[in-house]
Amino acid sequence: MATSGKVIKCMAAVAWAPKTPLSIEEIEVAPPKAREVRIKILACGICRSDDHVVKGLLSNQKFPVIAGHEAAAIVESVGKEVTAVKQGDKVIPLIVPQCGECRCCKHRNSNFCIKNDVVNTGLMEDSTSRLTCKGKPVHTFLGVGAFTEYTVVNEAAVVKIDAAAPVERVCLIGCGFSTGYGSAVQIAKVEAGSTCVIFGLGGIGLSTLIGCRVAGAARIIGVDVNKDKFAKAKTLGATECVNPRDFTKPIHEVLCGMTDGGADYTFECIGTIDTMTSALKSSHPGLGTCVIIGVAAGDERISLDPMLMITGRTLKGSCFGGIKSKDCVPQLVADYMAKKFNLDELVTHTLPFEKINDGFELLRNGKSIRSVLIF
Ligand code: CND
Ligand code: ZN
Ligand code: ZN
Repeated sequence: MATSGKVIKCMAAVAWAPKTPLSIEEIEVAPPKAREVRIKILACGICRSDDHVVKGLLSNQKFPVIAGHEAAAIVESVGKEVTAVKQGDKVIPLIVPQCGECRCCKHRNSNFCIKNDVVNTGLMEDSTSRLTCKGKPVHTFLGVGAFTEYTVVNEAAVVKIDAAAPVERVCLIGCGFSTGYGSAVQIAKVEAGSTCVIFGLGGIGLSTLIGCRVAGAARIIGVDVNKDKFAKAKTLGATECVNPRDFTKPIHEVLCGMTDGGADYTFECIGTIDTMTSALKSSHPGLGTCVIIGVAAGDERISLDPMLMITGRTLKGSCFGGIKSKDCVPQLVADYMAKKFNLDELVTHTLPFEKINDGFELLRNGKSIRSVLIF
């Protein structure tokens, strides 16, 4: 492409400081260095984690920053030594990379590649940024930073997908869908006939629900304080939905009462420590598994009675649904293309990139599941 090897000037949504609206600015995107890939973003969903970034809830996150991590893109150019993708490939950037060489990559049950940027340096491996705005380096989120027309990612953090895949749907496989679905089928390994409880019926919770349903759960109870989320949850397979605000007693007592002492699997898809504790308490002693998916504010800590664990509950955490990203993302795209699951129900709004702040308002007001930005 004509831009290869040159600095690209393009538009990006920059967060200059916490709790300020995103500012659409012209940025400069440097060419990729060795083992890096410059991509042109085509579509990007807005996930609650992006809202955590712009609100400054993640303690390590540095500003200015470009959030956005649920994207589909096309390769604009590649740096030296890149073999995994080439110019023109349709790709999904990976919030958890797969370098193939670290202990986690080599471990059959781990997806937490050591090259991840989950603790937010916001920089490339050489501790610099490829993105600048008004002369200042700009950080990225999760090694992606997709609220921009172009960005640069590590080769380990990008994978080729089917060129025919619709970007305005499969971008969700870059975070929300894979995170939720994988949490059910890969982390919890939900068994057929089981009872599942899902706290939070946003993009992550509904994707978890799809995973529980595919795994053959007999009962799936959705929990949300926003009853407007219940109709869609039921469409996707929830057998019951409950609103904690309809009860005076704690929600875990309500759920244990509904499930003969507790569920087989519970999933926290909200991100508050109270709901994390409730999710653990809602799992059955001796056999229940609770999976924490929601991201809490950086300074919050869970305090637990260890007896909850001694009495035989299992507490797990999920980053990107526990799936090995390079191995599984192209397969999930292929499964979507083969209609093994549907992503349409998760996308409630499609907006031009410039309307990004409207997309965040829809999320904050509980009006959207996923808004997908089109570039
Ligand atoms: P979204 O905001 O769309 O959904 C959260 C849902 O929870 C909403 O429907 C709320 O109404 C509901 N809710 C809020 N408070 C309560 C409460 N006290 N009790 C019951 N329901 C409540 O968010 P999302 O689905 O995009 O993301 C959910 C969380 O998952 C969020 O914390 C995000 O940061 C995190 C996440 C984790 C990972 C991972 O890899 N672990 C990846 N992406 C996002
Ligand atoms: Zn996300
Ligand atoms: Zn690795």
